[in-house]
Amino acid sequence: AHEELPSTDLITLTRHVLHDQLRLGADETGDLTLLLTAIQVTSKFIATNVRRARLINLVGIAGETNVQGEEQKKLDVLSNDIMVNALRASGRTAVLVSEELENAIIIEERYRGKYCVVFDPLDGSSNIDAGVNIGTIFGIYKIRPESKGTLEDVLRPGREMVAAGYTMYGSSANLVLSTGSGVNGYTLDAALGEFILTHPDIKVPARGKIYSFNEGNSMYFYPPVISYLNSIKYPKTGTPYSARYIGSMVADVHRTLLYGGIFGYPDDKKSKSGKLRMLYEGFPMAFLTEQAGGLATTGTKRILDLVPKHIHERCPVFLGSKEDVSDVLKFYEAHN
Ligand code: AHM
Ligand code: MG
Repeated sequence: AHEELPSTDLITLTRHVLHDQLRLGADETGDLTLLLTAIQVTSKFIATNVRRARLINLVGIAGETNVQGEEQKKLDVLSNDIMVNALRASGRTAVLVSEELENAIIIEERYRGKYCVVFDPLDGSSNIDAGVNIGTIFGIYKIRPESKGTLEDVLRPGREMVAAGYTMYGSSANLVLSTGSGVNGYTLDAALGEFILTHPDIKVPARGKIYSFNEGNSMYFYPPVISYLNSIKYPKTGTPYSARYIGSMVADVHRTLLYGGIFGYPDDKKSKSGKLRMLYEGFPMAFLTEQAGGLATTGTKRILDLVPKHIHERCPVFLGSKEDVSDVLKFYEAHN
């Protein structure tokens, strides 16, 4: 057996996005590509720190001090800071919304650009200390014509996003991105420090065999959800679905996009609007799912048509394979 030669034609994320933008005649200024470069850098930084977290004391509670007497930052605080700094310094943003910050950041004039980035810098925090997959989720809006960048530029339906994606920090770092013409997945080549196209044109299978819900909430679930779950666990014909639930949205959605099936975090008797945040969790994941040919709904409404009233609003989420999500919708209709 001879050794495989290295590829001499690497498709990096930047190359791929540039090519896409040229093909579509979009982003003549290259601003979106530059913004995505800044996001890539933050993902590489976070990936490195996630990997070293245990060794450099990043695990645990923010507010502790290390031997030098410096304040230790928790991984999610650190990830937030790196993103805010890099996005501001890119000169391409006008408004930033982070799960970690109560208020939106309006970028000062000297750094102001025309994009708004909404993000959860490190989602799945309950998994951090156990070394389980976690991720960064982001969505990008362009400010409205004539706007200098206000809250109104992000309190808009998810369908108006120009791009959305996530980076999953797992056995490798995977960045999955859509700029509105399909979904592509890139894997970080740590030696090169580049995200390389490894999953071109991701399409979610029309039907899957996996469901992903926190069934520990079953006693609070509403009847349509209970009936739906029963229908896949006790099917009249065929075999029941398999359960997979990591409790990291990025990892659960990533698997759903690749293998098909359904991910759900419904509203229930305890959590009146569900748990997940509309702007920087629901919208980006719904955007990617639809771009991959799947569906994303609250049970009664298309997620991307919702309009957030405030930046940290929550919404119910069911997303994944078209046929599986359609089944959920049927149960909601039947219970009305
Ligand atoms: P977080 O932003 O506090 O990390 O919470 C979001 C996470 C998602 O990644 C995941 O889908 C969900 O919470 C899991 O919630 P639960 O532990 O209630 O199942
Ligand atoms: Mg979160």
